[in-house]
Amino acid sequence: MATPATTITITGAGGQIGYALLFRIAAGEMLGPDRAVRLRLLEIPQGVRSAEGAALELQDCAFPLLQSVEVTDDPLVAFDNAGIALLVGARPRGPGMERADLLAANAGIFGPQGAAIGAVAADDIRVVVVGNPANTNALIAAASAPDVPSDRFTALTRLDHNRAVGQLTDALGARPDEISGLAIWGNHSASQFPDVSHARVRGESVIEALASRLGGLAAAEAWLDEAFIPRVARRGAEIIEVRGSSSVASAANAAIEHVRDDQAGTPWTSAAVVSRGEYGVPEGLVCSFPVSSSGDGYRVIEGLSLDDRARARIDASVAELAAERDAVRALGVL
Ligand code: NAX
Repeated sequence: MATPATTITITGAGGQIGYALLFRIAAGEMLGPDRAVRLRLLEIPQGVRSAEGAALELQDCAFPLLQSVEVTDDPLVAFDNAGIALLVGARPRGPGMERADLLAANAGIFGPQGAAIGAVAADDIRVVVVGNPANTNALIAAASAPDVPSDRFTALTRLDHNRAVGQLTDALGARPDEISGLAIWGNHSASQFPDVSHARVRGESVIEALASRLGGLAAAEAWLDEAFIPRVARRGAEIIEVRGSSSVASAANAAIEHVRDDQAGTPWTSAAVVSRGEYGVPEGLVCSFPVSSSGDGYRVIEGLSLDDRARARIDASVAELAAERDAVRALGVL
């Protein structure tokens, strides 16, 4: 008997990333060619027409795996029996908006959506938050669904991970699939730490490979500190500057890979998950770590050594996450 269709809810489906996501999901690129899907597109009233337009185009693709598409502005309808939720829609920072205003505006979105997930989603719901500030939005959503195990809530740092791989392929003359063991730690923000200390290229340590290409260990470390880390951490701003608009297709691609690897399993990638205190990250923060999955959710890869420089960078990004959590608490949200 065929597996029953999986209900997938996409919020902000009428926006740019939504448009880049829907067709790939419906084509089977996220869950595989043997899993039928039902799509639920959640928008605010102003975004409903755009989502309805995407739904018309989905129909025109006649995807064999796509069983239904429903557009709604009601979270209780959107998340009803959902097995997977991609929370993409968020409130962007407007002119003159302080960080506290941004957090408050997003708490007003991710709190109710988390509550709706807790009330009506399938028992095995898995959630990935894409909308920024993604880590803290995931924290708010998880806190608003106390009956859903918090390890079901994750935030996207796979785009940062893929960006870091992309930079290394250039520097090392390697293909993406020849690089492994890279990690993004901390917040999906400029404070993140893209870490190559455990990374390997064609079986060799990435740091040693960089040292032999760049003329020594000191040159490799200087390149990592002055070129690689800032470029990965600020890549979103670079894309806006060059393209005149934020990352869309690469973000959608990363979200698809995040869900695919969570479900199909992977020995190593990066994702923001609820900390259980791993590597001294305060319990409850949604922090990016190196993770693996056996097909039943991401788990932090433990036992990696961290030198003082790595520790300091991780601590700085984790301090930013703790400050975001405290700001949200001060609003009375958590
Ligand atoms: P768009 O502005 O094109 O689309 C956002 C959509 O969300 C709009 O259609 C809007 O109507 C809808 N929306 C707003 N509030 C909603 C709500 N309460 N319920 C349902 N829908 C709602 O933005 P887009 O380029 O698609 O980016 C979406 C989010 O992704 C932004 O927050 C952006 O900052 C974030 N990103 C996150 C990345 C990551 O790696 N975690 C990278 C890419 C991107 O910057």
